[in-house]
Formats: sequence, C-alpha cells, structure tokens
Amino acid sequence: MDAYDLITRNAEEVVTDEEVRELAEDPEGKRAYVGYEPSGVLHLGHLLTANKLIDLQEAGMEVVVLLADVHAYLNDKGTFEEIRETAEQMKAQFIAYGLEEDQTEFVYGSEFQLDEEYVLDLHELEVSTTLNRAQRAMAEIQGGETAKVSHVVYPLMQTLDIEYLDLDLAVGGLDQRKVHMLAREELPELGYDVRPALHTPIVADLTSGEGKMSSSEGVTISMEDSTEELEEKVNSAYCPPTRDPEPDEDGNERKNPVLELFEYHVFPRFEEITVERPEKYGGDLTYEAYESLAEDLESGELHPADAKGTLATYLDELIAPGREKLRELRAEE
Ligand code: NAL
Repeated sequence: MDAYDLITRNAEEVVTDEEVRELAEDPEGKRAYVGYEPSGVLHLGHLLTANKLIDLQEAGMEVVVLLADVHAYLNDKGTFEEIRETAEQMKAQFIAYGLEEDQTEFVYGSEFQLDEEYVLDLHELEVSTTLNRAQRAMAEIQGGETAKVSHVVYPLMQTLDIEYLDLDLAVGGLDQRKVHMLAREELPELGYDVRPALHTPIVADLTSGEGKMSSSEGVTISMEDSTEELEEKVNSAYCPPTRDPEPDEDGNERKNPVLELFEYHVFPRFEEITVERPEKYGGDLTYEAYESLAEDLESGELHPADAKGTLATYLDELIAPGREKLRELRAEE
C-alpha cells in the first residue's frame, strides 16, 4: 500500500483530499494528532482512531496523543485530579493496544494550555468567533441542551491546539468535523496555517444497526469486557446477511455493525482472518481482505452466526492486552 492509501484507508472523510495528497508525498516526520478527553477505560471508539494512528506511524508519521485534561474539565468530567488519574490509565491502555511508545508523544493539555501566550490567543479567538458558531461546532461533542460558557471555549482551544502542537494533520472521529472546520476558518484569522483533517467513521449501534455506537447509551465494547461479556454482546448484535440493510419501519437508516467492526477494527490489525467451522459445515474459511468476507456473508457462504463468533474471537485478542493492563493498574490501587 502506498502512503496515500495507508493514510486514508477506512477514512470517512479527508479535508481536503488535495492537502492530504500533498502530505502523503513526504509523510516522513510529519506530525498527526488525536485528542481524547481522558476516560479510565478505552472503548471501541477510541480504538478506531488509534488504528488510524497506527496506520500513520506505519506511513512514517509521528503521532501526538493529546490527553485533553483541560477539555475534559470544561466538559464537566470531574476534578483535575480525577481526570489526571484516568488519563494515566488511558495512556497505559493505548500502549498495551499497540501504539509504539517510542513513536508516540503523549501530551497533557494542561502542559501548554495555561501558558500566557496560549491564553491570549484563546481570548483573541473568543473575540473573533460568534457564540452561535462555537455552539454549532460543539453540538456533536457535547450534545446536552444546556451549553455552559465552558462548552464554547472548548472548540476554540481545540482549534489552537492544532497550532500549538505544531501539527500537520488533525485526526478525529466524524463527530469532530465541525470543530475541525471551525479550526480551518479561524486559524488564518490569527495568522496561522490551515491544516488538513482526517475523520474516521462512526460505527453503528451494535444491537439495532442504527445511529451510532455510544458509551453513554446502548451497548459498547470496552477494555473492561471479559471474553464472555464480549461474546454475549457480539452474539446479540444485528447482522443481516448484507452490507446495506433496509431502513427500519420508521425509515431510519441501518448499517451492519458486525461488518463495520470487521472492516474498521479487525482487518486493519490482522493479516489474515480464519473462520473456524466443523468439516460438515464446509470447514475453515480464511480471508485476507474485508471485501471477500463481506461478499461471502452476502452470498450465504458465511453464516452470520459464524461471522459473529469469529468477530468476538478477534476483538477479544485486540482488547486482551489492555484488559490485562487495567487489571494490573487496579490491583495497584
Ligand atoms: C480532541 C479533544 C479535545 C481537545 C483536542 C485538541 C486538539 C485535538 C483534538 C482534541 C477531545 C475530543 C472528544 N473533542 O470529543 O473527545
């Protein structure tokens, strides 16, 4: 795979394609970042962007993980002390998952976001951005109905971080796109360069295939799940034998979350996938690419129950090191 394909594989959107192509011409030493509000336990949403970081490292880029403690504070996630502790756990799980420690720079927001120069730039952005614009940028991240002043400061800081961390590429889930668009508009106002952004898809809700998988509602898979819990969740997932399920009775769009998890979580991390089946059901199947597995599900060659069992096995392998790390950390407490 060439650098452009590696950088953009499984990306839902790049802004702009032209800018990313230019970056891909010489990715060596270029810096990409993802920011996370610290949370004690990683879930699949975190791992999807982490997979992209692993792709970028493979393409030769440097990766910065922002442990966004001040952002989490602004989003009412606890005291600074609590947030710091969850951030340390988060970092340990990312490393266990496979982000190369010597190729990844972990930075706390509070290391630079309280500096005078940063704060003065922030105030300048507060002057140049309308309340409405900042609120809209935040809608998909915050979601709550009572926006606080902190919620409009939040996207402005995310904008500034792109400059202050000296980044060449901003990476995030599709829910970050409005913040990144704000950043593209506002950074030049301060005399800073516009940076390209890359957005990863949002996986559908596991049981319905509708909307998005979310840690706050519905079922999510996390580093905390035991093998049994994981199997149970995957086995009860929605998995019609198609990539394009019909909308439900109310016309809501539906996806096949089992296929999405294969595509975004399993295939990027394994060279080859084996579906184990007894001889009387046709014996084992092996796949090197997502496409062929999806085709077999559609043709009936691969039964949804076998697809689910296999998915659970591979996801379990992916989360096992982080689960073990969490266990160690908790035993120390
Ligand atoms: C992501 C988050 C917070 C601050 C950032 C700063 C720079 C780049 C990315 C950042 C967290 C993200 C979330 N907004 O919703 O988890």
